[in-house]
Amino acid sequence: MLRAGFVGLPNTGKTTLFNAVTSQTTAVTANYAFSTSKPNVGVVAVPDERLAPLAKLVKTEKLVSATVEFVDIAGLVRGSSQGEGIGNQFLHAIRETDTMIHVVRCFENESVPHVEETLNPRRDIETIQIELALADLATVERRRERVQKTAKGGDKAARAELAVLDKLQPALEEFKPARSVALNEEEATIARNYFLLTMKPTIYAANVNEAALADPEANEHVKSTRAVATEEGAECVVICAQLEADLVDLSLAERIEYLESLGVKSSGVDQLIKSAYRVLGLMSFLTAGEKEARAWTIPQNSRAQDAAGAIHSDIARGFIRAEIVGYEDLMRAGSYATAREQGLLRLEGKDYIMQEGDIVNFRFNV
Ligand SMILES: Nc1nc2c(ncn2[C@@H]2O[C@H](COP(=O)(O)OP(=O)(O)O)[C@@H](O)[C@H]2O)c(=O)[nH]1
Ligand SMILES: [Mg+2]
Repeated sequence: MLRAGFVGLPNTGKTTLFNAVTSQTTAVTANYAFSTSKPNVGVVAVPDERLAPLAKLVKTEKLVSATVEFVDIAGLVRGSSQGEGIGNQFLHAIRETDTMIHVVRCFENESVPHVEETLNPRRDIETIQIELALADLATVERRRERVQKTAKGGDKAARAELAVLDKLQPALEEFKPARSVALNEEEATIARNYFLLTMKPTIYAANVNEAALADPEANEHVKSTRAVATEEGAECVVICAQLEADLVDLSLAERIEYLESLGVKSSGVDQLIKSAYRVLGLMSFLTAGEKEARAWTIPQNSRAQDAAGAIHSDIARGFIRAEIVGYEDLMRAGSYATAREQGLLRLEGKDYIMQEGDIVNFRFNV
């Protein structure tokens, strides 16, 4: 399951956002296992507007959304990597995520102190980036001490590793993220073993006041956050953590009305999830039957057999064929029977490349 962690300075809205997203019941009633939740880990349904119509068509009451895990990562302040604040407990939490959502304070609020007293997104982002880079630098230096000797002795693997460390270290010394270093495939494989924090793809979340939501691009703090994101080739999503928190107690209809009154189309959380999917190269496929209509998450360009494995390893192992119909085709046909009559159902083999919105019935034999 995709796991995204909120990072950022204190008082930027991470916990507000975390509480809001983990208690929002999304448009689709989802059935998901909360059992794995820890206090700072929450499971959230991925919004998918196709599930409800699909469930209706196949006459099932049960909808199961794909899920994402959000983690509220506390404790990053200036000096964290050297043990300031609550020390470097954050390291472990970030290592376990697939992507970081860097929450940047773009809201004025007299009653909520800013750690540096004034709002300055670019400086705030840099503060966090420096701590992450310093933590990675320590990792890289430790590794160098270990391989240097073996490399001198002519060991091939150690020399290859040293070459990678030679590329990473200068970047980190300039507080540049490891992900900005150009590495070939072989080098990237070596670098992955270090589990560097700054290797994680990052999405910036500009946290604004409600008033700024109608025209966020006019907000100077959003502008500077977006500028940093653009320089890095990263995505930037505008959210209002306070608004997300207010939405929790509303029904779906009330929520839509409230968002419209603020001139907003969709909640920031939905946009964050979609952004994480894009950044991590993920997509969804669907299954539908009497039992349930369900969305599954797979990497883009997955083969049909690997998609089967997302459901169960037995289905991948005993894969025979995938019976596939596109979502739009099935909806237009109105039923499976009609879709079949019209020749819209295709039989695909194990190497078929999955397409967004494929509705699949795997035939397998174990
Ligand atoms: N006005 C405003 N206040 C916010 C917003 N998000 C968070 N806050 C307030 O900022 C304070 C710190 O928020 P919190 O979520 O605890 O920040 P964290 O330290 O990053 O986890 C709380 O008092 C929140 O109510 C927002 O979007 N607008
Ligand atoms: Mg917090």
